[in-house]
Amino acid sequence: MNNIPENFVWGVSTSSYQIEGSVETDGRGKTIWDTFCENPKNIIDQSSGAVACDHYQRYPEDILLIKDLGAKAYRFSTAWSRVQPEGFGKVNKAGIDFYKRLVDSLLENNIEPWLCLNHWDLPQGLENLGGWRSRDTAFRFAEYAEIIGKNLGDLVPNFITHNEPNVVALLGHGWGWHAPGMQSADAVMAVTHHLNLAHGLAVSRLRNTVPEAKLGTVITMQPVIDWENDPDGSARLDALSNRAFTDPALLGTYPDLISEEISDFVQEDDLRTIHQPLDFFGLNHYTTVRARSSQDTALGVKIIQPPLEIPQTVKGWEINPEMLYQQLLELKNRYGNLPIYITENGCAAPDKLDSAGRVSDPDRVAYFRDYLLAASRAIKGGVNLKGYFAWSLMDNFEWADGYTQRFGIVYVDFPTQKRIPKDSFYFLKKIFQNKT
Ligand code: IFM
Repeated sequence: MNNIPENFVWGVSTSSYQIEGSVETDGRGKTIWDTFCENPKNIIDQSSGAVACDHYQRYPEDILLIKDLGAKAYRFSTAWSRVQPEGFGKVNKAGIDFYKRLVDSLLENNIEPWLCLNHWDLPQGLENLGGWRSRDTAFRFAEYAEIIGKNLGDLVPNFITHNEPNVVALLGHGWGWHAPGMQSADAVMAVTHHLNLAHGLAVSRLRNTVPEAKLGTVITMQPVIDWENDPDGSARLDALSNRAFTDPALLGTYPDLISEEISDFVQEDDLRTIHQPLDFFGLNHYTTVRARSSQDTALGVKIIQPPLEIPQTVKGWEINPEMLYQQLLELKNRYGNLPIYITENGCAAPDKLDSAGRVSDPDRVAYFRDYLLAASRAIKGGVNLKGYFAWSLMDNFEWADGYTQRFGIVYVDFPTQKRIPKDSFYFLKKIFQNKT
């Protein structure tokens, strides 16, 4: 791989609800995803994260896999409801102790922890009080950030506030595919602003609590292609999904297209609170999307599937590495040359364990190769790209798709919980260990 600088951070990513399981262990409180999975209509295979990869019990084995891969870094999320079962008030020592054990074990294996505070599993206790639709939740999030900072800040060098808050807003509150399953444009605006506010408040708390730590946020950005000559639909989706979180965090403004709609929720000085200096920006990137204006949805716009002749993954996501290159250059040009880490990139594939006990995943290997080549071209083009985290370490609970979509570089045989590295694991291992 050309152009990759010496100290480039190679890593893998996961998230709490998708892998941990043990949802009733050691005082963990219920989350909106536990509740959402109780309705059989919400998850394609009627499953849940109740067991998932049983990582809560098996984390030592999983850390050895990360070590064997040669990854320097591991991005994981803490489950807020393990730390504060209700999302406010009482702190649960057993939950914090779990993350201490995890982080200690990473450090013993020379793997740098990247801790994300919010990967979607909001405590149900807070949802009962209005969830992210309530401004108060932003202040509760800052308290939680401080608790994590105080307890883990001496061990963790990198903190991320949110993972993909745009997905929480749009899929959770606009289209209703994710927890808490709402379909309301008003809710999307409230949630967008309160997640942004929570980010800003948490950054300033963490700056005081862990002054040495590097702080950032993670947004998923999928460029919108105007495929149907519907520039209004494309611009709206772009504003809601790609700009409504990056612009406030990195420029201190909302995109013009939504500034009036969101203004009901924005109080004086909020944008100043949100626009905090950051040490890095985390980009999650998988695909490119096509929008269609539609009055059937609360948001007035929906995402449409790419036509069949377009290369796409089994999940129906277009494969278009050129758009990663374009996205990285656009970030550089629009937001200044802030250090960028690709905090997620990867694909679902129809993986099968063969009779020899091997999992061959040539589509995923090709995907990683082509996206990494695009990233390396962007570095050559002057983008300040400092690292790359593959999604995901292992197959896991893929939200509304349950266990029907596998994104891991390690195959998980869920009935036995056996982990089997796929060919893509060995492909990345060579790159991570600088052997290609
Ligand atoms: O599994 C998810 C992850 O939780 C957030 N980013 C996209 C991944 C694949 O859908």
